[in-house]
Amino acid sequence: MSFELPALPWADDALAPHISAETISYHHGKHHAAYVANLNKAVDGSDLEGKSLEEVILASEGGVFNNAAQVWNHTFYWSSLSPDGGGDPSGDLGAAIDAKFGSADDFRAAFKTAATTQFGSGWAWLIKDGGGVDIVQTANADLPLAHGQSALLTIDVWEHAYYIDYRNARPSYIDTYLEELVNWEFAASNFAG
Ligand code: MN3
Repeated sequence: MSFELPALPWADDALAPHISAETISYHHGKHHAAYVANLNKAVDGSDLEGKSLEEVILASEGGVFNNAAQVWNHTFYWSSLSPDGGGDPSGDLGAAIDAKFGSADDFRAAFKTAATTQFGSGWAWLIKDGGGVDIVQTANADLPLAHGQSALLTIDVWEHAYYIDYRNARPSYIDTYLEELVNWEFAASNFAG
């Protein structure tokens, strides 16, 4: 059973003008699709064939890990974005964010710093930390799952995520993510899960 490229949770142009259909079509249709194809090439006929994506991530390293983790990361990233996103977190997650960071604004500042200062390619994450939350950065394909952590939200800060729309202005892309796109419903369901 090969891995498949998951469909996007919204139309290609649903995040425009914040993230263009052109960016989404390349990011999903070329980058994410290539990770899926490369993963299948590596896993088919190997000891890892038939394992779940999470099992492959935890059992592999090098190129197999990189492709498996990037398949997982991108699927999680699409769900972290919503055409109706932005605003402040509420409920139990909102309370956990206030307890850790002080306020939603303080969270946004800390998340922006993490996403901006991740050197080169990688990701910034909101993760579950005991009963609370924390922010972590990962490089390249690395992800919280590989460190025994549970992800709540992510932003892709590889240049391919923003270069068409923002050129080198990574901080503007991060601001837009936090103000217009971040999917708090998805994060809250992960926090409850
Ligand atoms: Mn990407």
